[in-house]
Amino acid sequence: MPRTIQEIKNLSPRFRILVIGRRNAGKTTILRKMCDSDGSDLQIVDANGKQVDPSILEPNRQRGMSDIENEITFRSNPLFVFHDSRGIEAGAEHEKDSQLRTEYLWNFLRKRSMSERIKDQIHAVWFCIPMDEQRAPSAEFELAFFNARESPVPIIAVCTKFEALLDSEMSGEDDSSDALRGTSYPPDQIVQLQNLDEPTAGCAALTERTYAVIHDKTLSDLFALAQHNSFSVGCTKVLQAMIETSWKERMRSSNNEAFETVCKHTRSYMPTWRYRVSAAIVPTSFHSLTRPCAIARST
Ligand SMILES: Nc1nc2c(ncn2[C@@H]2O[C@H](COP(=O)(O)OP(=O)(O)OP(=O)(O)O)[C@@H](O)[C@H]2O)c(=O)[nH]1
Ligand SMILES: [Mg+2]
Repeated sequence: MPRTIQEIKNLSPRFRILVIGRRNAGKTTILRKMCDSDGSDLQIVDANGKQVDPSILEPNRQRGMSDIENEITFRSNPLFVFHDSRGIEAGAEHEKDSQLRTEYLWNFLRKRSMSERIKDQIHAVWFCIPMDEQRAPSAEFELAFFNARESPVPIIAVCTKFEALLDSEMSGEDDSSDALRGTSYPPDQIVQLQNLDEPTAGCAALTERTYAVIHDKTLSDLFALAQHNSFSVGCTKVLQAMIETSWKERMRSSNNEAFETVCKHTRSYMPTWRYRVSAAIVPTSFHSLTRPCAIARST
């Protein structure tokens, strides 16, 4: 039998992601998009659970004030918790000791992956590499990181601001992915995101690539619950859940019961879906079927 939502949350109430990337790479933008946040509901606590002033993440603040142990959350989506490498990579571009800084990231990952409780572990890493200003990936930071050692958790390389590459003279040529794949321990996935500074742009591709490399069942379910932007991940999970709960037998026994099963799983895995799909392309009957979804998000 599949675990219930509550059992999953008891094991790990939040999906924990380490986001790495140099200054201005687009890290915070991705976190906000993932959590449907305008940034006003940002909360940061330190390793002791003490509130930290969220303004430390503002672009003009000194990176040294930020700590990778700080937990970053958005009230709009409490199922995600983030750690930001900000501050650690500050010198990596300019200082000769960039290996030391890369080492610091690895130490954090290793320490967390040895945590006994699944809820304390890092569950995935998003390594953001900006494609503007012909800056990345650099041998000193990004490539050095992927040449250093094998990661204990899935790593997704996120090529941000990808439109800069498409607009450039070398349009269409993405040497960066080849460079990343040529490292000693290449990322598990590479995804390209563009125009995320625009309000309507989304990052469903990042959700889908991340989901693809989470093999642990609990974490996979938790990630699917936490994500709100991929219709395909939501649908996959609903179908999986229906198969696991003897869908065929329920179909035979009663149509009502079958619909209840669909509604239950849709509420869990696709809580915001109705806001995102144009009413014009969704039959009215399906809207009424999924109506309870609108209130499911707070559970
Ligand atoms: N053109 C473009 N701009 C982007 C994109 N993603 C983010 N930006 C912009 O890039 C700037 C930096 O984005 P942030 O998300 O603050 O970057 P960051 O990595 O968190 O930066 P620090 O916290 O200062 O290290 C902001 O002005 C964003 O609006 C993108 O896909 N395309
Ligand atoms: Mg930031």
